[in-house]
Amino acid sequence: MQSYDETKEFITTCHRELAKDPAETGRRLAEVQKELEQGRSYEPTYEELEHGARMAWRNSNRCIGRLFWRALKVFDERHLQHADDIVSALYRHIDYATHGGKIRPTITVFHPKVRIWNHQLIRYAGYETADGILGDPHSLAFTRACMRLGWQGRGTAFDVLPIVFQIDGNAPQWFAIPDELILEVEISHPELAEFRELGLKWYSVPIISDMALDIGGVRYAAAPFNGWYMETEIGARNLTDERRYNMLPKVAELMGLNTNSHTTLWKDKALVELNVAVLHSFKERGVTIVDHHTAAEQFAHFERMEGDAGRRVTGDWTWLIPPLSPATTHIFHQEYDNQVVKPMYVRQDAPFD
Ligand code: HEM
Ligand code: NRG
Repeated sequence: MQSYDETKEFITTCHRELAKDPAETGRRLAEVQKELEQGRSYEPTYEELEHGARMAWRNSNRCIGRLFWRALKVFDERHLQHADDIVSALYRHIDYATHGGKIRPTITVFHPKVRIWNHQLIRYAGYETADGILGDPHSLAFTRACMRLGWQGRGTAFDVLPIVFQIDGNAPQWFAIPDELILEVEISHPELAEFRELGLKWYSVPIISDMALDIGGVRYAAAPFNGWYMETEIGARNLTDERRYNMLPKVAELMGLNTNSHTTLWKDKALVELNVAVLHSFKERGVTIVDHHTAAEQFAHFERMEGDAGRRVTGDWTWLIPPLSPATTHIFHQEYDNQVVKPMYVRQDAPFD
């Protein structure tokens, strides 16, 4: 049986934050306790789910974007049983969240027995070829899983993977995402015209789909959520890591930098211009993105607001500092308590190998 204590604590806090009449909360607790005693599991109301998903964002220790936690849009799709309805809800999530570039933080919650295999709903494939890896090395295992299921990519460095999910442990099914739902941004630089020739692009909306939403003791394994990108995620990691797209040598070459010695700081120079290009390209295309300095200021605002509300801000310093010029942000110079607070988003083991 699910622990009543955990459920009770969530409902109590949630209702208090929503300024509910204590008599109503008392009735709700009695009702839920009875359900648990009868061996059924706690089923949040829409209001509890909505506020719980927002609290879980607020409690995301690794997230610098938490200032906007109250603005999360919550789609409740827990009643869906059939694959085609689930696919439609996923397409609707992508479309609603993308919003022509004016990105809206969104989560869609499915029945606890639904499990999405993708790390993010939109992600590029990675292939092992005779001449090395093509595409995103981060996607190698999932791409293999998709191909075993019968999916085939076009074989470019930026093939969007299909959506794969399973219901109640049954065989997984895959669905290609219609092109018109996917907004991508080609990367160009405001001064360096040669940048375009690298042929780089990235998708607009990061929709994490492999974390579970843990709320009052229930665990929703499929609850894809998104905000918008901070430029360093793309410019300082996805396109830069040696184990990802590894673009610094090519950027340095087009900038004419001397790459023979570390002391020229060619990597740092190339890194900054790649991040400038990402910000410039998203802005020019009208797609929401935040730079790491603004994001850090917004996070400072979040810390003050939480203090005012009488809550302690927990955080994972190693993830909160941006990977570009971390010491220029206040986060670098502070300590954070990485204590786990629920409701929360939790990582889960991949369902494929
Ligand atoms: C992590 C920014 C919205 C939950 C992160 C990271 C960044 C970030 C930069 C670190 C990612 C990394 O290093 O790979 C933002 C921005 C948002 C936003 C700019 C804009 C609104 C959200 C939303 C949620 C959320 C809407 C949930 C409802 C999380 C979680 C992590 C995270 C759970 C940790 C992921 C993991 O463990 O892999 N966020 N975020 N964020 N964010 Fe946010
Ligand atoms: N670094 C990953 C995305 C992780 C989550 N980041 C966000 N989340 N911005 C990447 O694809 O680069 N969000 O919900 O907005």
